[in-house]
Amino acid sequence: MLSQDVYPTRTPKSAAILARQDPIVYDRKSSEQQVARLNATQRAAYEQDGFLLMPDLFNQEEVTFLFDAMQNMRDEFTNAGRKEVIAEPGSGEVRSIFNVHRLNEIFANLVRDPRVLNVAREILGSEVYIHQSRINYKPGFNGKEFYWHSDFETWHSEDGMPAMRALSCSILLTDNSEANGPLMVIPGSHQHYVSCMGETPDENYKKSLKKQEVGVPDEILLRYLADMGGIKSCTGKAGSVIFFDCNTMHGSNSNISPFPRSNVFFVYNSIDNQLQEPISSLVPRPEFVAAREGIKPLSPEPLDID
Ligand code: 6CS
Ligand code: FE
Repeated sequence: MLSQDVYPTRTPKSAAILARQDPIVYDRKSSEQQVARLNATQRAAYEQDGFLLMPDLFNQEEVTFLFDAMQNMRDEFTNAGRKEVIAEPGSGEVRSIFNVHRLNEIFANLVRDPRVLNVAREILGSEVYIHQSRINYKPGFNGKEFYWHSDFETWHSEDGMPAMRALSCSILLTDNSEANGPLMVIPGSHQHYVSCMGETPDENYKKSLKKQEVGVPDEILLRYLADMGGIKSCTGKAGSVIFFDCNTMHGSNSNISPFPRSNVFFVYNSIDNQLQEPISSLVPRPEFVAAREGIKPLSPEPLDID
C-alpha cells in the first residue's frame, strides 16, 4: 500500500468525507481501439450519477436460461460444504454464492458477453478482469438487507485495490420491484469518499458478507449525501442491467415479499488497477472473494445459449 494513502479508512480517528481523486469515466490510450456501447447521454449520466440502468439488455430466452443456471447452482451447492456459499443470517437460506464466473461455465461466458464487458472496458478505459463475482439470491420472505456502503471502501482497505477504477455490473435475473428490496443508490455519492471509523477484525469477511458492521458509513455523512443526491431505487424487469461505480453509496432493503430478488453481480476491475497488499497488514481475503491469481484481460465472446 502507498505510504501516503489518499483514501484512508478503518482508523480510530473520526469518520470523514474526502474528495474523489480518480476519474469516473476513463479515457482510452489513443493507440488503442475502443468499441463504444454507450451513447453520449448514457456516458454523461454514468459520470454524473455514478450508475446507469439499462433496461432489457438480455431477452426473455436468455433470462430463462440464466435463471435456470442460477437455480441449478443453488441446488448443487446447498449443503455441499462449499466456502463460496454465504447463508442468510437467521433462516440459513442461501444469501450469496461467490466466484460464479470461475465455478460455472455459463457465468464464465456471461462475463465476456460484449453487452456488459464492453461497457466496462469503455468506462474503465482499459482491458478489464473480474475482481469478484456473485449471485445474490435475496429469497422471498427472509432475504435480509445489504446496509449502505461503498464497495471501494472495502476493496481498498481489505483487498488493497489501489484506485477507483472498477465497477459493478448487476444483471437482474428476476424482476426487481419496489416490493422485493431493489438496489438503492445515492446519485452523485461516487464523487465523495466516506472514510469509516473502526478497525477491521481478522477474517472480517465471514461476518461482513452476511451483515456488514465494519466499514459502515457514519449516519451524518449518509444523510449529507442523501440530502444532496436523493435516493434512487433501481427497479426493472429481469434482463435489465445496472452498472455502478465502485464508490457509489448503495444498499438494499430486506425482502419480505413472496418474490425473490435474484441478481448476478460481476465486478470488473481495470487490468491497471490490480490488487496490492491490504492496509494495516491485514491477511488478504481469499481468492473466491477477491481475485489475485492468474489475472488476464477478458476478451468479448457472445453468450451461447444452445
Ligand atoms: O465485501 C465485499 O467485497 C462486498 N460486500 C459487502 C457486504 N460490502 C462491500 C462489498 O460490496
Ligand atoms: Fe456492494
